[in-house]
Amino acid sequence: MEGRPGVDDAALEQAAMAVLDANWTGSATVPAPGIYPHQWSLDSALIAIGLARRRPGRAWAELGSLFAAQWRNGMIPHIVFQPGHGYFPGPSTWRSADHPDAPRGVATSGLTQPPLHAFAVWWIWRHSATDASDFVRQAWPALVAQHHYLSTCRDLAGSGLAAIIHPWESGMDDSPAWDAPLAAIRRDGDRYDRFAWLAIRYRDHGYSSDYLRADHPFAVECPLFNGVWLVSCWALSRLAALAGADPVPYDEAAQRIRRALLDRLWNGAFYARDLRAGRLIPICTVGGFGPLLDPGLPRPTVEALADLLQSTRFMGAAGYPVPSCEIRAAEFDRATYWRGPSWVSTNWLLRRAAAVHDLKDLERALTAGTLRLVRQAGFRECFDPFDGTGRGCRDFSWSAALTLDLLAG
Ligand code: 2M8
Repeated sequence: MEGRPGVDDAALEQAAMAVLDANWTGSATVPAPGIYPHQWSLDSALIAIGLARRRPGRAWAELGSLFAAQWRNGMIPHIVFQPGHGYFPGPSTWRSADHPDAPRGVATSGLTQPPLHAFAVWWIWRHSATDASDFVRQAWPALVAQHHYLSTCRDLAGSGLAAIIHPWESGMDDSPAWDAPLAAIRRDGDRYDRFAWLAIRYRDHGYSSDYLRADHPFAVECPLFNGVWLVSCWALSRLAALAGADPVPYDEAAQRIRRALLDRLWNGAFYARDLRAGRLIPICTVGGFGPLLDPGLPRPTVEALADLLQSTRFMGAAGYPVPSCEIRAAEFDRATYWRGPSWVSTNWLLRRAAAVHDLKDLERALTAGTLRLVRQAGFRECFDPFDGTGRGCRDFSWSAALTLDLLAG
């Protein structure tokens, strides 16, 4: 029988490249046409990872345009605005041009996102057919500055972990893990009003880390953000020699984050810690598997997490990997962004984690399940975890880019 177009590997790969070409602005890839018309930091890292084997030159360019928008204090902004396209909150809300640390000539947001970039640089270097040491050397100062920013300005509790100060910084904006800290903010208005209010309040305090430490009402240690930070420290230690730097501080940083994750966020699973309420947020989400990215995570913890992931609380009762919130939670919602649907991004990260820990069956299940999603529903933003229906926008860049990597084996 003849295969359906877009279903066999060559056609799927071609379709993925076509999405990425259409979403390429000449210097960066927008997450999706229309709804996300700017450059997003986490998206760029994932897109660069996906392009690494097929178009390494463009993968480096993607990261280069993001690094060019880095703030002087090392913060990599979560959005870099392309002139002439609408979006709320846009440049007139963030007012980066008024801040002395912000780059000149480009408007950005004032928040950050999970620091996957050092890992992305390592990934592209590792998969390059030709010597990519010069690119690593060029990227190195931006990565070092980003990590310095996180340890000096975002370790709000002095715990060794970085705190996110807005749900947008998690990459999982609507996650039910943020419901309680958002509800504790004494404000009228819905969730989105609180999102905007938090951003504006931070802006009005000059994007100051002293203010974040003392007064900002949302401060959470997120296991995904910190698991990503840890694996990026691991990557920096692998790349250090190429940049003529000492790897030891990065190994030590990874160890520090690992200890803090286990001491502060582990209670049979990893949970986010609400620094303002002084407690763990008792809801299991896909973010709780972030620390699995750590090659040095102790084996019993790896096994406990792999069991939980494959249990009926997550993959075991879903048709398609990986629900973004545990299925039995009251807050689980199969149709709403990060409250239940499956995402190619988190599937890819968990597949990487499975490969690192030699969990072959899990790795195969994540690869096959994710490819089934995009074959059946296309490069959608996210997917119903029970029946695979596509949700959110179409022609979504990280879904297309990471498919390229999944197809490469
Ligand atoms: C979503 O976040 C943006 C705000 O940053 C939004 O909801 O408008 C998230 O899925 C985030 O992870 C992603 O980076 C962004 C762009 O794809 O969209």
